[in-house]
Amino acid sequence: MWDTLWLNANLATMTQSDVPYGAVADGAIAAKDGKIAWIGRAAELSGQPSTLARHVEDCCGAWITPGLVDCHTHLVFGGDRSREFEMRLQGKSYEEIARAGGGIVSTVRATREASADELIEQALPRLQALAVEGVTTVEIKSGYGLDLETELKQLEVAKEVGVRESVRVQRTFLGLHALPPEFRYDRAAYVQLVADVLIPAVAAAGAADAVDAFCENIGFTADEVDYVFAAARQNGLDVKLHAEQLSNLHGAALAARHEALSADHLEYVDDAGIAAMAEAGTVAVLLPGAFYFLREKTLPPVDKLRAAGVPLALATDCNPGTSPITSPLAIMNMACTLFRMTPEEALAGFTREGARALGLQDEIGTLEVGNVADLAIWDVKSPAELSYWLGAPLLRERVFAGRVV
Ligand code: DI6
Ligand code: FE
Repeated sequence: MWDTLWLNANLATMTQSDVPYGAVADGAIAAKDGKIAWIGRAAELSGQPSTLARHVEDCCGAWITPGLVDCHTHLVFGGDRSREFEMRLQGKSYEEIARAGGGIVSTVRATREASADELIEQALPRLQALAVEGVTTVEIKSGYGLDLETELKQLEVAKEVGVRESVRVQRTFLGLHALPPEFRYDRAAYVQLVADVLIPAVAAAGAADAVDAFCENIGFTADEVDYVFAAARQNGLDVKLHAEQLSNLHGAALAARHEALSADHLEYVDDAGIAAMAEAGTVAVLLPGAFYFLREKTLPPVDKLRAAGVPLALATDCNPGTSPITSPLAIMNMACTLFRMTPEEALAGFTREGARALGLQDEIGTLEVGNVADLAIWDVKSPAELSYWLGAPLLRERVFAGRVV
């Protein structure tokens, strides 16, 4: 006997098939012990619904998609940067503000000062905003502590908010995010600290699944990232990279060389970077929120990435500096309007490919028997509506591991 059976639904399974969205009309889906136990056309059910499951729910023709996966966020941080937003509107650039001691470093100050409880209080509404748009899995990066104590505090808070909100959290250690003020005159010492002390400590504490870095002129060089990625690998952690957002330091190729899960942003990636990613199976995580907020003019080469067969994921990049946004549906709209992706690609970016970007493609991101029963049930007549409306409350129900939440 199944735990729950959802009936009278249209299913966007998002499995790779010739049918758009992997769609199944007049479908049904059943969950048992948190997993998908059955999926298919309702007509193929083996008996009366009430004899098959303890709870039966009529979806009245709603669409069911996999729960959304937001595979790149910086959701846990202290304070906000609305003042810098005003400065940018007055003509200052992101780089100028960063070089003048603002930017990431100002959030580091606020995050160090905040207690874990304060960080939880600030992060929870942001996570709730993601959840009311169907998110069941989120990746959360550290990187606003830049010392062991604060990085671990951030990662602990990331775990706690996931438990409170019934969202699966994957955690990423982002030590190479910015140079902390106390190391301003000694870059090499900080890079050494990250590789030799922070990564082993984070790994030993089981506080992160992966290591990320900001490979950029205002961040860290490819050589510095290379060194830190080697340490990540030695400590059994996956790697991923902020690459080619503002300039081309050949980070995508570097990430591919380390068999990174993903390379993210990619506005300035070149053909060699794309080829390397395709070869390594590294996912491209596109972040139209940061593109939009920074009023970036250079588009990521979506056509070339697609032609090379690089999987395209999408994420909010929720952070206080360049992407203060908590709406995956708005990001899907931006991916279509700004990057000319299709609504189907946008939904795949927040489901199947988002899961792949976290290495979780065998557990979540598609509706298949055996996968975790993470579902988003939507009041829409076609899945393209998810990318079409901006600001509409489309979610009818969110299911986390078989449980309606
Ligand atoms: N790239 C980004 O878009 C964010 N971090 C990063 O490495 C920006 C983070 C911030 O400005 O606080
Ligand atoms: Fe980011």
